[in-house]
Amino acid sequence: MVYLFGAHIAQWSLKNAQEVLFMSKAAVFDNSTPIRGGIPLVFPQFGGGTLPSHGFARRSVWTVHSMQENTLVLSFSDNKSTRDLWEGNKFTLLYSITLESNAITTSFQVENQGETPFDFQALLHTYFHLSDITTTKLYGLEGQSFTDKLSEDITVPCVQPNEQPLVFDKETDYIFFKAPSQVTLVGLALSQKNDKEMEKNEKEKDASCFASNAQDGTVTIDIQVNNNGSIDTHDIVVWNPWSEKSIRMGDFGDDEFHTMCCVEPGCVSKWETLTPASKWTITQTLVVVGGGGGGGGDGVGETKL
Ligand code: TA6
Repeated sequence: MVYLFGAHIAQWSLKNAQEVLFMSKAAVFDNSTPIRGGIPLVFPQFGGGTLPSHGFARRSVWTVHSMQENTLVLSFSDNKSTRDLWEGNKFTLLYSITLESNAITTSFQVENQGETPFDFQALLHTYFHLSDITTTKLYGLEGQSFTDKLSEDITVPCVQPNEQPLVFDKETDYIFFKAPSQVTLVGLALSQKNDKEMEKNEKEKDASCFASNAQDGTVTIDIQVNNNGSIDTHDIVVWNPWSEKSIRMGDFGDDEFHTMCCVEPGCVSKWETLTPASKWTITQTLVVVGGGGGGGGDGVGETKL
């Protein structure tokens, strides 16, 4: 399910399985603020700065560019508001979403439509729905360098120990730079629940029942950046707000950090420069390979707008 507001993928679930992506029960859907969950788009700036946090792409209403079979393409171009906010820069964004039976590919393209180069950052801020953060593991970043945004001195790079997958036991806000093209997240809350069972559990609010029935699923995340025709490096942000930050977030449940994490491909450790008429694209492909994912379903998925 995709909202035109922010070109926001709010839901992706495999046939007969629970949601692969996390969506906060406190998320706001009235276009007043970015939706808390799914895949927010970050452009043209990551984090704080002169623009609204994480930029204006996720706060703007996009339009449908095309919709065929299992691919939906949305678009957004500069307008007076974005030009006032962002130095008059002219651009076209295209966001394509392709569904397969157990996979989704999202591809975010920036094209410079102006006469002068501009610098930008971009990121796919993907929220995953987990069984339990404390048993979740993220493989593929072993030995990689990263910035810990919560450390005293963020200029001192950290390194993920060799042979050790990333695990979560506190607020985590890491930027892995020059990151690998594939990582694997183990711990998705995938279970084949029929509606009746879901209804029963919902009534009993029996979290343990969900947990006991959830089978930990695995998703591989393949990432590629194409910078005007050449493959370029990318970063991966890994985030979990943990307990204190969760309480401070009004559109996020105090306990929701237990069942989510973000693994976010992007280019945020530096500014990308795009010259006139050039294109820059980041693509991620999520493939669910385990758990009750009902993977290997029948044919292509259906897009619902
Ligand atoms: O991607 C990690 C991060 O930048 C965190 O620092 C945290 O701010 C998170 O994004 C959520 O940001 P948001 O603006 O969506 O509340």
